[in-house]
Amino acid sequence: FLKNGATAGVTCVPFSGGQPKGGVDDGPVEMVRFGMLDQLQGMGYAVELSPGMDKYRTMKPASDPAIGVLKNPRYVSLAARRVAEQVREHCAAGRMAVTLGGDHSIAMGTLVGSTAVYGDDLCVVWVDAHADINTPETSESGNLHGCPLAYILGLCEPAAGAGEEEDPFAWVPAGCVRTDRLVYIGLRDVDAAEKTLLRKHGIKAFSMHDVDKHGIGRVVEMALDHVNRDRSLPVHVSFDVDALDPSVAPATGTPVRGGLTFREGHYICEAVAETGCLVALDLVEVNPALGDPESLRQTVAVGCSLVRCSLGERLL
Ligand code: 4U7
Ligand code: MN
Ligand code: MN
Ligand code: MN
Repeated sequence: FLKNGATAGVTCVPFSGGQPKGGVDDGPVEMVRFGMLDQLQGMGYAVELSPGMDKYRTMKPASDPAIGVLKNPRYVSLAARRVAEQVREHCAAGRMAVTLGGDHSIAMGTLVGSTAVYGDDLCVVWVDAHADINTPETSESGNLHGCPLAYILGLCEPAAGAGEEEDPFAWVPAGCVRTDRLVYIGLRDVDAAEKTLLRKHGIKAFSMHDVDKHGIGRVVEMALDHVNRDRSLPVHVSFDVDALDPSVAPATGTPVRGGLTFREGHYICEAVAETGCLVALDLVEVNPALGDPESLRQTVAVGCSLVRCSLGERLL
């Protein structure tokens, strides 16, 4: 699928509007400062960086009152819409689209961008402690980083006759990802209403219980078999660092104990890389403001390392 797979199209998204904690907007810059782009070049990739990353900060609307429970809805919508365009451009040019977040609400943009090019063939591997599938009706927190998949899969009731003002997400093509082309790995903190949605739509999920039971090797194989049995379809991995255990990635806004080990996280990336099907990768929820300098260094380092493995870095 990659006409030009030797180029990484990197989009840095310094955005925190999908959740209440400041600092996650500094995730991309810290990963770049740690050497992310040089590391990709060192692996032989040409790096094409999306322009104007500061715009994600300055595009914040002066006034953005909640719509129902949803917080910062216009800002999240504007940012995600811009991400969608930048990711779409990278995919259309045949580049490997790498998006550095920022909170996970930006995945609404990355998935609209990748599916605009690859259509509903696109398979999504969502690596996370959380299911991020709350609708405006089920979300208790109102934080949009817990909602991107509900919009993408088309599970949100469109407000009847709503335009942009009542529904800032009307631009998201509902159902651009098929429910049978999504698979989760790492879940362990899923809201009751989210469990109902997963069951209702028959969405495949491998929780930490499954990782314990089968081992990560078998889990990744079963996950890929579910969405992409022939390993012939393009794959988008959306990796929330909170999928990792907080001992491995402490600097993140919603840590949950009992997560993936350092190796389990890397194994997922390596195994997807081996299929040759990866077309897009999100690495999100690194928050350098949380914890001591060592927690920050460790989390930024693991973020960079997951990106390198996803893009084919070999141990041997
Ligand atoms: B993340 C939560 F209630 N489900 O909706 C919510 F537990 O992108 C958490 O995975 C969402 O970090 C976490 O607020 C979003 C909560
Ligand atoms: Mn999460
Ligand atoms: Mn998430
Ligand atoms: Mn989180």
